[in-house]
Amino acid sequence: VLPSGRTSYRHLYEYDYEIKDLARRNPGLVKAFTLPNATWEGREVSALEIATDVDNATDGKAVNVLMGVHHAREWPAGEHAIEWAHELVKGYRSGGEIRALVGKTRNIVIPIVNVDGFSISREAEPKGDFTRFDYEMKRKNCNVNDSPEAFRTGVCKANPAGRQRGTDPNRNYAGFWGGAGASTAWSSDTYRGSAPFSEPETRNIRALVSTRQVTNLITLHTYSNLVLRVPGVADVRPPLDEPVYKALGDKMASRNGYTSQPSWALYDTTGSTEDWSYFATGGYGFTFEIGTSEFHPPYETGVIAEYAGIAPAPGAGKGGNRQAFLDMLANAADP
Ligand code: 0X9
Ligand code: ZN
Repeated sequence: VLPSGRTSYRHLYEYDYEIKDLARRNPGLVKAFTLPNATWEGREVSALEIATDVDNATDGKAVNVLMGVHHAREWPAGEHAIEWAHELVKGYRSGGEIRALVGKTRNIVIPIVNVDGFSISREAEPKGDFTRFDYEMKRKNCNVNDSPEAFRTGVCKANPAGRQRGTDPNRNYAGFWGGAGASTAWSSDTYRGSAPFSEPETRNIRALVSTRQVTNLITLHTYSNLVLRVPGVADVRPPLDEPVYKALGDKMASRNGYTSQPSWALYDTTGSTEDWSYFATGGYGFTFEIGTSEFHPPYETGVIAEYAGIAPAPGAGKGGNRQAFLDMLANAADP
């Protein structure tokens, strides 16, 4: 049912291969590229751009961005993003609505933003012991520099501090950085980092958003079946275009069956992706929290059902995330 036909969670090397392969098989339509900053462990972050005459980036079109896996254990986020890339390519080739929408926009997909963390989580040894849980449930990146000296050496995975080390990429953006809902403790799962944009992962997204006309952005997470918009903290006023922003969120939520609400209504956060991107650029940004109760549930429910809108997903019969992403694309096509 997925555009790629996939039935199991991808590994990091499969994402990298597939991104290059999509570009190789679709010259002029799909371009593969890497973001400017390699990660703490030296990995490149792979991305795709999909547009008519993709290499001519000076055609004045709005850019629609879909990205996944700021948080390592949130595997469905990467799957939904890469399936969207397949969706656009297939839809473009077969004509009709998607071809028209792709023709009016530029589409950037970054399935795995936090490649170091994802690699640790995805490759955790299937032994069922504490260590496996520890690694498989890693959330943050692999910045070891802010932890105590004893924990600063060795690769991220091998080090005795396990998943405790690292910065939360979704607390490291400049959006209200230093405010509520982020920790100053290196070992916390919501550690904000030493400064705004101290991490290569967030600098990558900053570079993209501040050099391209990103009018529309969705960052994918798991779980709770939510469509979240700014502001992330209760003490920040809603934006002046809140009615329009809310209407777009509500429309997408009517497709995936999620709850549409400002992020602060979930809990306070600062340093999140769209709290920076929206207030810095004015482009609409949303966080989707995919799934009901697990960070990476079985593929059938966590990915296939939620993407395509099949029971038991809350968007069953309403189009699912596929249709919600299409609504975002339609908004970008007609800014
Ligand atoms: O806490 C988070 O970063 C997100 N939830 S998760 O379980 N995926 O970690 C929610 C962030 C919501 N806040 C904003 N988007 N501002
Ligand atoms: Zn998350």
